[in-house]
Amino acid sequence: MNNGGICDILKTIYTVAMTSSDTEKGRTMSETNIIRYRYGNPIKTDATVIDIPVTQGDPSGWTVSTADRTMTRTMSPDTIVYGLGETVRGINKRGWLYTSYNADDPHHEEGKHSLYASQNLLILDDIKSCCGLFVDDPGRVNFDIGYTDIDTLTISFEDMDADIYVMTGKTPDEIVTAFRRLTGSSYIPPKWAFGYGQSRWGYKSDDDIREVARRYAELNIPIDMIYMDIDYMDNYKVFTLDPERFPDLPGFVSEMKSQGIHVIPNTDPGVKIEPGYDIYEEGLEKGYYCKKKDGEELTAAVWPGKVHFPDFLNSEARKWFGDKYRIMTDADIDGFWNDMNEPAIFYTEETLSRVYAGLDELRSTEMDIWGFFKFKELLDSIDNNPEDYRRFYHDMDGTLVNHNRVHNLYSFNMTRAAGEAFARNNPGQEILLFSRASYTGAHRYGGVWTGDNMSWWSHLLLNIKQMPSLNMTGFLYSGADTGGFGADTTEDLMMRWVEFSMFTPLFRNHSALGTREQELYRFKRTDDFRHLIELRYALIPYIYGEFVRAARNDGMYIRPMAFVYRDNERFRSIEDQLMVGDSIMIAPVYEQNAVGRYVYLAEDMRMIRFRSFDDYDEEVLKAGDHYVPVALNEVLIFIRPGHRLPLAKPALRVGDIDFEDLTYIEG
Ligand code: MIG
Repeated sequence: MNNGGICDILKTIYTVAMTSSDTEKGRTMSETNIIRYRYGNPIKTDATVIDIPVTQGDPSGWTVSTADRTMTRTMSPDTIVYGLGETVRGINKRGWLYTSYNADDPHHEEGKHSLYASQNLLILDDIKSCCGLFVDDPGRVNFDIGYTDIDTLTISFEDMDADIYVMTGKTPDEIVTAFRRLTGSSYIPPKWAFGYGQSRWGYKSDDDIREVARRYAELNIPIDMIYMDIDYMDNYKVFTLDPERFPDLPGFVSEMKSQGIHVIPNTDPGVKIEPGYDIYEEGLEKGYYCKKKDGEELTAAVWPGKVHFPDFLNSEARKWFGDKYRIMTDADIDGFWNDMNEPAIFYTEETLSRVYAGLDELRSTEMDIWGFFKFKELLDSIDNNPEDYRRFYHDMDGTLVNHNRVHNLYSFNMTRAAGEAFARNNPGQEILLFSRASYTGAHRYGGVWTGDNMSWWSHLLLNIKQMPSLNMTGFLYSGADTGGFGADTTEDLMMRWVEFSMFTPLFRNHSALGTREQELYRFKRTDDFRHLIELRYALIPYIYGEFVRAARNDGMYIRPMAFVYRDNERFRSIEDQLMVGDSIMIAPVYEQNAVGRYVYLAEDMRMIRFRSFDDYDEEVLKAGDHYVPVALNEVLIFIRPGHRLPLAKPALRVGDIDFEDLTYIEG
């Protein structure tokens, strides 16, 4: 055991005064301690919103070696390590090596170390006390959480230029709130963004989108959003539209709005190099693109072909790109998803030359087994190559910085470009915004989706485990591609996934080009799907209310059970039951052909087995273990004693839900 807790406050403490707005819950958060340490010469990331003076020395309990660029501490066997936001594996991050380096990698497998997002927050929960650690370093950072040595936590840096913030508190909730006070409150999207959304990479024209709306209407399935993926653009040029496939954007947007549907376009950062394309020329003339050492613009290839990357880390370039969203908002578009902003690189000429040279060399000799592996390795090294990320620079308002050092800031500043522009150009208007890649700070401007998952049962479980971690790091408006993006989904997977996603703030069905079509009307049991989506809409007053409360109180909307039942041993290792808001627990089914599941309760709870908003049975279950049958079309909600669940009458659009006309199920 650690004597007396993980982070004894031995040093001079900077106390951030806090008053709890959450008096209703009686959370005793009167003050939180945040201490800042500094190593090297950190980049100003703008991840934080309050300025805390630097404390000399090293964080208590940690051994810091600037020569090795590491910080290390031991973990007692019962310490849980939470955090890191959207990444692989469980809610408890112990037992693996995680790397913060945003990556466009559609293989979200257990053996990976990074996904699209980097949130360098750890929460060490030692029951009696908790300690949070935020590593503000936007370059590559490794978190070895009991991987090399099962009892040791080691953070290692590529360049040890980092601000380290240590937060102490009695509970993980207190650390989460302190972290949010440090980094700013979470983005709140418009209410309609809590509706259901349909997307697919492959909708090519306004008619394709009309057809989706029509088929949902035909089945009376509620829907508020239909997404436009990259095919709407003219040759993938950002902020353009294909004139034949989308001849009249404002007309189309208003036609869809008259049906109560928002169309949400995809936005990519790379600007196509094409003389005559005004955005390209403007950016070039003003010098707003990322440059190589020799001062020439970096050229990379992504969907549009050869592009330059806007330098979002430069405030003028950020403003310039942000203002371009007006092209869309002037057409009354009020929602965006920012994609490819790790930034993803398919190839550069430099990398291609290296690969060709390697291939030529191989061609000149007779292929043997080792040559064959070399050959494959060369081909695999083309996209998202680390050398390409070292090739270019940012002009951070006068300071030239190599991209690799600030890699994880790129998407943050693309999201910020949009968010700041909306505040400037569309004051008072609520605009939906979410991104694929992220870093701490972006949560103030938008949400995230978890990228290119697969239509796999294991990815439904991964989604369940990612949600509380994302919430800890402030990304409250988040969700996964429901039904799975890559690979072919099945009707039962879609149904089980809908039964989980109906609780996530971002609820979007999205899939990849070439995979099985998975709009809900493609399946057989459309009545069941309608009932489930109606149940989501009936729950929106609860979901939206709890979300906004979490955002305003710098708390969480989806929490691990152990955050709530602090003195319960069992919940310290249960990761497939979650608290949604303060009043309900969910226990999703995530295994194919399962007809039920085990559920553990720490107190007596009322279990509602919903088939639809007005067709359910209920039963009070005693504290303890239960096997609960859950048919394919059923959803379980457990209400905490003393709490109640409001239900609205569902409507086809969020805007038509009567938030006043509620019925309540008592816990
Ligand atoms: O290289 O726009 O994650 O949601 O459908 C793929 C096409 C680019 C990746 C996104 C995905 C989107 C796809 N995009």
